[in-house]
Amino acid sequence: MKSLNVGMIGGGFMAKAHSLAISGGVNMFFDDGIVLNRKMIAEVNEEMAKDAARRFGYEKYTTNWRTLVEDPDIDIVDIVTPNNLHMEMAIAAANAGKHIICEKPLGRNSNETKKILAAVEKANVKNLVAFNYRKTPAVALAKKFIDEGSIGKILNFRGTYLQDWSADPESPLSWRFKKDVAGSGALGGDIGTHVIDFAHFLVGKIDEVMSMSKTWIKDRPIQTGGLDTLGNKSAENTERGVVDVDDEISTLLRFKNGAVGSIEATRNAWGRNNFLTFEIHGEKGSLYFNYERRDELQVFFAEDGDDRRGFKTVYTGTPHPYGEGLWPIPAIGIGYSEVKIIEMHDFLQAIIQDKECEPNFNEGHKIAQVSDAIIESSKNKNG
Ligand code: NAI
Ligand code: SOE
Repeated sequence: MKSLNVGMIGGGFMAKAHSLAISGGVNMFFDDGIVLNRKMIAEVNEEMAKDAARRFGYEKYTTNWRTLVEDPDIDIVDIVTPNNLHMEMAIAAANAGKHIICEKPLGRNSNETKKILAAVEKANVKNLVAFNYRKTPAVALAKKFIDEGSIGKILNFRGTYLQDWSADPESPLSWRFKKDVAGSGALGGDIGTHVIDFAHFLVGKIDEVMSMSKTWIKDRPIQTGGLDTLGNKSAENTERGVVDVDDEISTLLRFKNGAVGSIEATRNAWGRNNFLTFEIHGEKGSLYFNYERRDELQVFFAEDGDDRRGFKTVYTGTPHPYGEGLWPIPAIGIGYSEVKIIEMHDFLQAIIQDKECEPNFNEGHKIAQVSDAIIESSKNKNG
């Protein structure tokens, strides 16, 4: 049994999600033949570092991420810090010869992602960017149907990512609203990148965009340090700071293969939580997915007889992608943790089989290029 030591950088929301997979979830579901040791966690806030090490089960902690990256015992560096830190950390980890998982977006823009990509290519280390939603079995099933030709040539992709945690003007000014930390707002710096990943994964390369953005709430109560509270308010927050990123972005798309489509992303859509969807129309059928109903893929095949045409629901289970490792009964329900476990499983498989990770930093860079183009296209159209 091979054994690899993991170093986690960051101790917040994503540290918990990644640590759950590393702590054994991946072995329980997939048994890849690799034991992952939670060796060290680096978190800039000492109290949080100590707490994260205890709760997430790391042998030791540091407040200096360079100590972790330079430790010869560490085999895998897992980067789960805000976006502005990804470049420096990923390049240092690559230079130290570590395999790397980095949260999305890979960098704040494609200038950064280009440098990160060059570093991992030079170091020849495994690299995965955490666009985890494509690992949802129903999304992988959609990809299988498309590749098999079940819906024919793709005509249209319509993707959305709608949330409401920042719809309230009193929702705090976390790092996600600061351009110097996040890079950009709802689209490029955050949720829209997941939809670009769906578009690239399922349809192909995006070639042209025409976009508009809007900043609805121009200032918010300043959040003082700590994790992004994702909308949870604190009574003490009275001083306000400027929001310098978009709240909402919409874009039309043209794909290299001729398909067309659109993406909408906002964190100000009251009533929507993790409303990450795609609908794809092909010459022979259609597919629809909504992450809030992640065990389901809606399918329509035009070849079905006239008297039985209509969308039907496939509940993912053992016959479907990743089904061999997951729960034996369709619709018993997978959650966010299982999606992260699948992501870790794919990463370990790339190490074992010495193959490219999917999606790798090259794909993370291409997504950043599309984000940049969307932001450029929406300039002077942020009304
Ligand atoms: P968070 O705010 O919950 O946690 C970030 C942590 O990084 C904080 O504990 C902070 O103190 C720590 N940190 C800041 N500077 C540091 C430094 N120099 N050294 C060590 N630690 C440092 O943020 P969250 O939600 O965990 O986001 C982290 C990354 O994950 C972001 O890039 C975000 O876009 C991505 N993300 C991805 C998700 C997905 O579904 N793939 C979901 C949520 C976040
Ligand atoms: C907040 O919008 C957030 O945590 C994003 O940063 C993640 O990428 C998304 O998957 C969940 O919501």
